[in-house]
Amino acid sequence: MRRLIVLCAFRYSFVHSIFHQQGFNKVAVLSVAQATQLSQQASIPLQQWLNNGHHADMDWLSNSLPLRQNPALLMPNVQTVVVVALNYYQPLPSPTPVLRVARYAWGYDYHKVLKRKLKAALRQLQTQHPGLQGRPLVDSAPVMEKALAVGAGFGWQGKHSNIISPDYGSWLFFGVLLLDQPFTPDPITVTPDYCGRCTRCVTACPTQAIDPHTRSVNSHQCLAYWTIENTTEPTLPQSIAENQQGWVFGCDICQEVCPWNDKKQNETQEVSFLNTLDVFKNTPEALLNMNEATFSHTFQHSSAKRTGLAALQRNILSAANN
Ligand code: B12
Ligand code: SF4
Ligand code: SF4
Repeated sequence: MRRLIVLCAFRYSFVHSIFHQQGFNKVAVLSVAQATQLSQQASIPLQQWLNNGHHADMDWLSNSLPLRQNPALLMPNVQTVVVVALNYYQPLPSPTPVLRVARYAWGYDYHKVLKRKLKAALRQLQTQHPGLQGRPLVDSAPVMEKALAVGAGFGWQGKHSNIISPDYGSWLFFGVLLLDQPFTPDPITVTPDYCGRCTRCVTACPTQAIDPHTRSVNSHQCLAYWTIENTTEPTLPQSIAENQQGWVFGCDICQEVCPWNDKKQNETQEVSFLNTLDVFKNTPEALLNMNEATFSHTFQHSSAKRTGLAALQRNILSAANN
């Protein structure tokens, strides 16, 4: 019995240590049963949000609901769901850039960065567990990343709907690695809700997108939706444009006003997130005059590439005119 406990404890810390070695700030190992339970609980408010049409034209969210409820459908014989978080905080550079771009997009595309790290962790696990198969996911498949992160004990869901950890604030990306072998799971942990009576994010949101009661965001009213996800409308709606406050890609207002992001933050140790990509250091004029070929080349490592040149130019023009 004693030997079994020692072995379990070793396995527990060994799996966690592999992910920490890749630079992840938080790691939790969940069984597929735990992950399914968390996903099914979260699918009830998600269904309500979809019924209200708060996903705007992001039909991929409604089309994938059955998969979101059941991580077991995403890979044959999945037994373990590893949830990870990576801090991306860095202070605003001085002088403040002309174009207002959300922090998450200052460096290399986080989807690629997290996936590369998850793949490296998988390769390391495979050296100890022959035959182990895994699937890394970073927004690339329908997974309830926020619900899993809450169940993993990483933090609580703030009124602005992002997950806040007491030590990193909300400047965290989440990713998931599905594994087809069982590993000793961590217990599901609940972080207390430290929002209290605060409503700073709700008041600061210039477009009243946040519903503090359901802790959700109506995408139709969110600058992040309009400037990142919506690529079809030739102009931004008037109610959005007149409240754009200079944001041309994403929006950090609700996170910047949050007291949990207000204190001295741990800066990211991930160099590829640092503001070295320079894509948004182009002047607005240069971006407005850029052609597709130059855009593809300049933005090849940026998460803004998916939004495309036309939508980015629309956002810049709209910000300049409002
Ligand atoms: C679609 C999407 C968006 C949409 C919709 C955002 C939204 N809040 O729903 C848009 C384009 C607007 C968006 C914007 C942003 N996004 Co986004 N987005 C996603 C995505 C792909 C799905 C989110 C989702 O399912 N939304 C549907 C709603 C209903 O789900 P939810 O907010 O989780 O809702 C839950 C709560 O409502 C909860 N609930 C219901 N009632 C109650 C009551 C209480 C008391 C509680 C506690 C909870 C609760 O249950 C619901 C189901 O889980 C996730 C990645 C993923 N796969 O999860 C990234 C993700 C949420 N986005 C992320 C980021 C970084 C952003 C931006 C900050 C980017 C930016 N700076 O511009 C903004 C933030 C805007 C905001 N305030 O939310 C990160 C958030 C990290 C974090 N710390 O939480 C994620 C997790 C991506 C990642 N892999 O790291 N995003
Ligand atoms: S990202 Fe901006 S527009 Fe969207 S909810 Fe937060 S403050 Fe409001
Ligand atoms: S600003 Fe206040 S209400 Fe909003 S998420 Fe942060 S602590 Fe919670």
